[in-house]
Amino acid sequence: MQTVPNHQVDNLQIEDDRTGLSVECLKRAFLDNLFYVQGKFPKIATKNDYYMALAYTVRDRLLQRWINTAVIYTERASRTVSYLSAEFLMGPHLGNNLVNLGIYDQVKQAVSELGLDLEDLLEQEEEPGLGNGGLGRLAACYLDSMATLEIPSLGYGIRYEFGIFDQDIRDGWQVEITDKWLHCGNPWEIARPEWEVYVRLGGHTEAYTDEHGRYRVRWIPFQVIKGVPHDTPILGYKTNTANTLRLWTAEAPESFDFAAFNSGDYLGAVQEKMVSENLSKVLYPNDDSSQGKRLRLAQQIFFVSCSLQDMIRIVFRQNVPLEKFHEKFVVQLNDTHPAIAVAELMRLLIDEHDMGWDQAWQITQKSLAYTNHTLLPEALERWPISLFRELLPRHLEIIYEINYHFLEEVKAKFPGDSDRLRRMSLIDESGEKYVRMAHLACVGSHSINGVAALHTKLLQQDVLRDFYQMYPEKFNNKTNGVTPRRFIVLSNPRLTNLISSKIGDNWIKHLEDLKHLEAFVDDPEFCSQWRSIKSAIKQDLVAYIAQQNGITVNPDSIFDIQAKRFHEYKRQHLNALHIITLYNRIKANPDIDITPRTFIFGGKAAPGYYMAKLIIKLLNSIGDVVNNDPDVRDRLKVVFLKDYSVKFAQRVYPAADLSEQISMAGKEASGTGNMKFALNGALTIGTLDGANVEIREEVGEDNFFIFGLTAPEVYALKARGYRPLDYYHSNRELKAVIDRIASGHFSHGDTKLFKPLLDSLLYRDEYLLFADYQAYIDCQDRVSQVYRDRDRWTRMSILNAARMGKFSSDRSIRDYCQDIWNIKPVPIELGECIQAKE
Ligand code: NTF
Repeated sequence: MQTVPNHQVDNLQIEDDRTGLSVECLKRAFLDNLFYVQGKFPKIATKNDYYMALAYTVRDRLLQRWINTAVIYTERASRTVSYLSAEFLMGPHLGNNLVNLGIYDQVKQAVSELGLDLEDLLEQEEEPGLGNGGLGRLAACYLDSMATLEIPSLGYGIRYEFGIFDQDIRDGWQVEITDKWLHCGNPWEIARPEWEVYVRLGGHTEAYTDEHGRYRVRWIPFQVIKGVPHDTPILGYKTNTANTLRLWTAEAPESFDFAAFNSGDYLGAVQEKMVSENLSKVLYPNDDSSQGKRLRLAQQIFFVSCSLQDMIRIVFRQNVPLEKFHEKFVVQLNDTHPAIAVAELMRLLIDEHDMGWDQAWQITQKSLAYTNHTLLPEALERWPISLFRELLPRHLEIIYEINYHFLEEVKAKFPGDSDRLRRMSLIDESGEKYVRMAHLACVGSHSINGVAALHTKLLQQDVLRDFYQMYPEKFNNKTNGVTPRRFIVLSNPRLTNLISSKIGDNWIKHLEDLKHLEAFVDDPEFCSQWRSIKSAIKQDLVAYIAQQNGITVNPDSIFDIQAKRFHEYKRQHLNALHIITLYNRIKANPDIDITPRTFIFGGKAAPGYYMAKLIIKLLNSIGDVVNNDPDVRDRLKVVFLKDYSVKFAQRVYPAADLSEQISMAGKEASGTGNMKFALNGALTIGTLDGANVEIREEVGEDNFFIFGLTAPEVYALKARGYRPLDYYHSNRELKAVIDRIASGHFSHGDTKLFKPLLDSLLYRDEYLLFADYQAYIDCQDRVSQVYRDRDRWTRMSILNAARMGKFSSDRSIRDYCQDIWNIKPVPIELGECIQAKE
């Protein structure tokens, strides 16, 4: 669609009710939006109406910055990062936008003068759960940091109608409920139907010769899907930059097939619409595993093709020649979910824009960069060739050709090494044939990065070893980070105020400045303030637990929290073994002196992951027994908080004393929860896995509870032949724990319920719980000892927070900009054409 120049509106002044930040102005705007957008007035307004009115009031203030940003990026044709991700786990927008606009307090006052409570309105927001866990949340933190650092960027993904399921707990089991996040409308997005694009699926290809006598391929699809972008502004912290998150919805190209309708086949006509809209219907709820489902591959090509076509549109609009695509855009692939971009960009350049193979390949490689997020073999995506041929016949041809050229390169570099060719091929031919998406991503990108130092090292030595030997220069590490805006300023205002009262508020944009807190670590006044804030926050969680779970919790106990997706490698069941160990000690000796603990769990399991769901059931069952056993005398409590989400996480991190990061070494790529806990002053008990290694380096070994086998020790033990039964027979406490579960003590006498879990531990124990058991218990005993020394614990807590500077996502993004993206900030002035009257 053409834009229409109109000089009469060039000097348009936006009314200050849409931009002003004073309390009076905010009040007026709020009532105005309640009336004119929600169509309500106070007498009949619901809480949701008030939330919506406030959201629109805030959105108006974003729009001014958003449009200014777009104008400047367009005028300057700024180099832009395209962050391609199947998941963006944004969390609630309202609070974050208030923080980033710097108007939290004004808005609080404005709504309170209207008789409303801001916290109440914030609670109303249904968060867009468009991600599973760490990978999607990382994408969201990176958008926040890119906007804050004034880096031109676009996040591209899918606007799932149903995000991650809501979790209920019934009789201790997880039950999944569909998430209707769009139910009450979404005030944060704007649909842009004028930028719709079409994506082809299925059918076949035909070769032909074009008018210049060149060999060309035409793709005749079976189906065409329309992608419609929905844009959400992403505001930086106290900057004028507002970047864009652009999510695609799938629609049928025509909402009606009139031919079918006229012939009386109404349902047939609607059929195509239904099939097309399925594409953006639901987020796959698997974390760290891939099932090779057709619809999932269709989702991947859908959002990747939409996004690349959109970038090409922008390139043309800004008068950049297509040959300079890679100068305008750098495209970061968030894991292999968007890796089909390698073949799709080639196809667009060659088939649709008449480019030759070699030039298209240069542009593709120079544009794309790949981040790997996992070491789990079952999470490495592979698609059966048959599925690929059926859905993406043209892409398969292109992949075969890329593979041909690539294997020639391998042969030239490693002559006579046929085994290497087999291992590195883009096609797995060991049995049924598959396309290996990680290999495609490695070959098609100029950069390959891991997400923590250890993870990158293990990629180089193990998972992607052949590719490291082939292209050592492509490999680099980018340790993950988290945004301090959401994960401390918004979620922990009390700690934020205390910190800022001592060191100013520069640390919010420069997290390394937290180190200035170290000067106060011996100041008794400061330490006591630090402690009383933690204790007040714990009180709040106590109230929440009482209301949600009906469990009374001792606020002076250690709040020992493990909150993350459920997976055997993350070892929530190792935590369970510790709880039962303490319980057994109490049962054997009811007067034993034990430091009181509250074990708190949160997290979802993939609906099809039986063992993870059984672990949830086990934790709830242990809770039922331990929480009600009079011998325990409230020294231990086990709480499972259902439906863990970003909103909920913000409540949980600030309340933790102890953060559980106990994955088997060599399995957790990075972890980011570990960072959020420590930033809020929790101490970590953890293995030398993922980013734990670097967190420990930063906070110092004295301030970190480390235990367990290292990654090389894990490999060595497995190579020697690991026999979990030996540990069971030789460790008295471990045996008692397992026997206690087996006896049906936590399952009303049912000895079968947990048998699958116990058998998997006794006879396989893939994640070495038994091997790490004793070290874990000893370490937990040390935790309990140290906690008794309140001054020492407080000191350690302060030092943890003070030394977390490295783990800001701002640092990660600066590293990406420097080493991979070659991109510089573009500051935004609030320009004249849409300057507001203040
Ligand atoms: C996750 N990967 C890893 O399991 C986490 O350790 C890491 O912190 C996050 O990515 C972010 O980098 C995945 O969810 C996936 F999908 F790649 F397996």
